Amino acid sequence: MAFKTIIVEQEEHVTLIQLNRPDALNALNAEMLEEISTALSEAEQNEKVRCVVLTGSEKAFAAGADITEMAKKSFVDVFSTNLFAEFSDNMLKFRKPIIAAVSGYALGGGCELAMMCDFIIASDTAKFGQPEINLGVMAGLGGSQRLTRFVGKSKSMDMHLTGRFMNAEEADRSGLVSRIVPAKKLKSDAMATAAKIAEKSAIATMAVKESVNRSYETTLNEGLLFERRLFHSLFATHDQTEGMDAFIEKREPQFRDK
Ligand code: CO8
Repeated sequence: MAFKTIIVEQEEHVTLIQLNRPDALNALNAEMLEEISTALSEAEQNEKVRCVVLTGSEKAFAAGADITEMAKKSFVDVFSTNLFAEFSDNMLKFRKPIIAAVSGYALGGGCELAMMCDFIIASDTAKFGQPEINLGVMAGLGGSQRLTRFVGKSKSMDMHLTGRFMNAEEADRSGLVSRIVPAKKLKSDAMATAAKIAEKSAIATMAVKESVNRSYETTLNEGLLFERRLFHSLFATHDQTEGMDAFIEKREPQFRDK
């Protein structure tokens, strides 16, 4: 499908979704959110796809929700349409691994979008922030909940209440991102990481995603039980037999479960 606000490329088993509204620093408007949802739905249905990378430009991953589009909306508009809820659901129901590759600004909805991915690789120029307070509003796509879980209450309050930005080094130190790479290498590093994930058993990577995400939603005991049952269930797969046989036979595994 042809998109207007994103560029979608396929490299072997990895789909690259690049946000592409350079004139607005990739501000997330309704059209872009719809197109990301469509691209994810296509990636979900395409058996060849095993991992997705979501990225922006060198200057901006995304500078937030599109303020010009939001400015004229009333409470009735945003409440009755349940603004951003459908997009949030679409992101959450995506079951394959998705990496955010963030360079430049990831602000407001942009920071929230990155946090909805499974992990974040940041370039050394990345700047994260929840500056909605400067617009007389607050985070609306999970920022106050997810950022707090990533970096703790004190830093999250600081970011949300002052609207200040966090650079890549602070984001790494605080656990918001998994690693920092030079800006010029961001895309290639994220794609190589995704390709490495794509080599693994697809069913095992999906199980990992479900299990790690469950840790946010449940008690430790319930989470441990959930993990154990998923672990047990993987013994019903071809890939478990293949993975362990390959190790013993000192060869590369040929995973094939979808
Ligand atoms: N919305 C619309 N346009 C934007 C946005 C945005 N969020 N951010 C930047 N732009 C536009 C600018 O208006 C400008 O357009 P033009 O050239 O036509 O004047 C162009 O992008 C370039 O921006 P700047 O000239 O401002 O570039 P600078 O390098 O001087 O500054 C900044 C970069 C610091 C990123 C600055 O643009 C800025 O502060 N942007 C707004 C950041 C912000 O407040 N983000 C939060 C938005 S609210 C939000 O995200 C609510 C989340 C709720 C859920 C979201 C679900 C998707």
